Amino acid sequence: MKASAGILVICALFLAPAAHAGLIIDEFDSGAIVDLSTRSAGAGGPTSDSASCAASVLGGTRNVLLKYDSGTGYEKYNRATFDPADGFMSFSNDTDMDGTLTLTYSFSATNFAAGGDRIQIAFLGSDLGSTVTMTVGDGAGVSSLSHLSPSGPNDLDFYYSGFSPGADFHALTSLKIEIASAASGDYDITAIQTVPEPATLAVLGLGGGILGLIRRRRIA
Ligand SMILES: [Ca+2]
Ligand SMILES: [Ca+2]
Repeated sequence: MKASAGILVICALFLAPAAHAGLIIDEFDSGAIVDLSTRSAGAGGPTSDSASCAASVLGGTRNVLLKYDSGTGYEKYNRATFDPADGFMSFSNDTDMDGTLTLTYSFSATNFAAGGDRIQIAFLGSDLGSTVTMTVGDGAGVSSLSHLSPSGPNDLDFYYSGFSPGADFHALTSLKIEIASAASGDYDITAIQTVPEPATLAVLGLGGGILGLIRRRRIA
């Protein structure tokens, strides 16, 4: 029993990094501090704010566009903050303000080989949830996929098989992520990355094999 538990712990240790060992698209751990905000037209402020800076993406640049979708009253804001010291992107909508944040990654020199079977957005927290649309280009056209991100911490998976009409994920030329959140919505994202599901399954299979071997030895 103790040996089995030990093997399970060992498997868990292997599994933990394997599940997130994909290609990092953005960890929000590098680049300049970017602080964007928009306010409703009623307050006479800007309707959009944008910035561009180096990101922890392979040879790439992060372009950020923040727009308010609807808002009433004065001095109502939405705000997005990228601070490498925190290692995550923070977003906040004031009451009555709907906001959409668009992250666009461009791949310089070579096309981006995504690998794995999905791109995952890691939400550290979210109070009201959001609608997330991912759009990829492969030179031949663009494909997109939308998901509702629930409230609370969650890893939102965009499986390549779900994109319509479909794309060559081994040779992407562009990647765009649009996050639309409801009035008063707040969320934090820690990372955008690919997930190598086949490697994770291989580790699981290895763990099962070791357990089976121990059981067989005991029976003998
Ligand atoms: Ca991070
Ligand atoms: Ca809120």
